Amino acid sequence: TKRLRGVQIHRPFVFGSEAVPFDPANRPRDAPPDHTHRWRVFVRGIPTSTTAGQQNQTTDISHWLKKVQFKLHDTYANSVRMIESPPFEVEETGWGEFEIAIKFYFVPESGEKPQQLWHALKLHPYTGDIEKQKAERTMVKSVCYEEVVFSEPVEALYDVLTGG
Ligand code: SLL
Repeated sequence: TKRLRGVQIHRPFVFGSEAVPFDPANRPRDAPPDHTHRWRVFVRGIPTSTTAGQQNQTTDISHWLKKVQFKLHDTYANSVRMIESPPFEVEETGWGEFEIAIKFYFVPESGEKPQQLWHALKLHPYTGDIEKQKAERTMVKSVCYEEVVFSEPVEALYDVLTGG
């Protein structure tokens, strides 16, 4: 299939994690005794301009992103989690921080190879009033903005990306 010479298309996304310590008065029943936090790792579109009643709207990434594999630390059962449709995220509990390999699988018509990036899961606040944040169980977020670059895409991918 023909690639479009000289064409580059960028598509933004965000990836990252959010974590909160367990409420000592209300620990999740299913969590192992050594676990201390609930967390989520995710890949999403970027926020769209917020209009009243439409918070948390993000751009649709599923027209170019088919599925996402999250590779957790080996201490997790089934550490490789394949998420086949949005929302592309994994929710877990745990006690420690580690690097998560996030692998993007693009839509099949794109002919693009999978691409991997890394995210450092953060459970603990490292700046600000750390004791206060711990006491208030403030959510710890680590979120990055990124872009995927499709270089010389095939026509079929160009069409889905540009709505043609
Ligand atoms: C550390 N290098 O030692 C890191 C590893 C592993 C985290 C952290 C739970 C796993 C389970 C979990 O939080 N693993 O469910 O057993 O700090």
